[in-house]
Amino acid sequence: MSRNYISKNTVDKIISARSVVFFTGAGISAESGIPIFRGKDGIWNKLKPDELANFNSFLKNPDLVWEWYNHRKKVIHESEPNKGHLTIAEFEKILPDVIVVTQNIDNLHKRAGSTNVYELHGNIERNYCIKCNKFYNGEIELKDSAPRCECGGLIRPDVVWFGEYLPQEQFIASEKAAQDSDVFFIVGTSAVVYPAASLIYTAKENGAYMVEINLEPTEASGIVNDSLLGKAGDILPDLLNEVKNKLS
Ligand code: BJW
Ligand code: ZN
Repeated sequence: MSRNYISKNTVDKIISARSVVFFTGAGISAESGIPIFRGKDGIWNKLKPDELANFNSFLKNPDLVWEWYNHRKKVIHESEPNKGHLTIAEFEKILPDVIVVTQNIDNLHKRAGSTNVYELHGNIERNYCIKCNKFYNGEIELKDSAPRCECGGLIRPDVVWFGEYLPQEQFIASEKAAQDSDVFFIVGTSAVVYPAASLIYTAKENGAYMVEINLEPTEASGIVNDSLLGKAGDILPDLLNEVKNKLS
C-alpha cells in the first residue's frame, strides 16, 4: 500500500542493513531546478529524444545537439545539490556501506559529498572525440558550432544516448551493488529506461527490502515494500532524522 509516512519497518531495515543502495533518476535533481524527462513538465514533452539523444541525430545535426547540451550545462552549472542529494551523502556517514547508482549526468551527488557513485548514463562534464577518443574534461567552450578535436574529429558529450551501451564497469559494479544490497531505494525515476531499470529487479530478486520515493507511483511501485509519495528533498531528510533518532 502507498503511504506518505515512513514505516517503522523501513527505519529498522535501514539500521540493520549492511549495504544500502540509492538508485536515482532525474526527480532527485528536480528540486535543484533541473528539468525531468517524462511527464507533463518533462523535456521529452517539448523536445524530441529522436532528434537529440541518439548518435545518428548527432552526426546529422551536431550543432543542434550541442546547443541543447550547452544549455543544459549552463542550467547544471548554475544549480546546487539539494536536500535530497545532501541527505544521501549524510547517510554515508552513519551507515556502514552506502552506494549511489545514478542515471543522472549532472554530477550533483558527487558535489553533495557522496563518494561511492556509479554513473550509468555518463557525466555532462566529460566529452570525447568520436574519431580518436581523446577526452576533454571540464567545460568545452560555447561556440556557434559543435566543438572539434585537434585531430579534426567531432567532440561529443560523454553521455549515453538511446541505442548505446552503458559504461560496462559502472554497470557491472552497479549490478553487484544491487545484488548485495539489503535495502534498495528507488528515488525520482520513472523506472522505464533499460538496462538501468533492470537493477531494481536484480535487487528485488536477491532479497533486498525495496523503498520507492517519488511524487507518484511508477512502473516499479508494484514490487516495493514501502512507497513514500512526495518530494525526495522532503522525505529523505525525514527518514534520516528517524534513523538518527533510533540510533541515538
Ligand atoms: C520526483 C520529483 C521529486 C519528479 N522528488 N520524485 C523497448 C522496450 C524496452 C527497452 C527499449 C525499447 N526500445 C528501446 C529500448 C532500449 C532503451 C530504452 O530503455 N528505451 C525505453 C525508454 C523504451 N535503452 C537504451 O537505448 C539504452 N541502451 C541500450 O539499451 O543499449 C543496448 C543496445 C545497444 C545497441 C543497440 C541496441 C540496444 C540507453 C539508454 C540511455 C538513456 N539516456 C538518457 C539521456 C542521457 C543523457 C542526457 O541526459 O542527456 O538518460 S534518456 C533519459 O532517461 C536519461 C535518464 O537518465 C533516463 C531515465 O529517466 P529518469 O531519470 O527516470 O527521469 P524521468 O523524467 O523519466 O522520471 C523522473 C521521475 O521523477 C518521475 O517519476 C517523477 O514523478 C519523479 N519526480 N520530481 C521525487 N521532487
Ligand atoms: Zn580526436
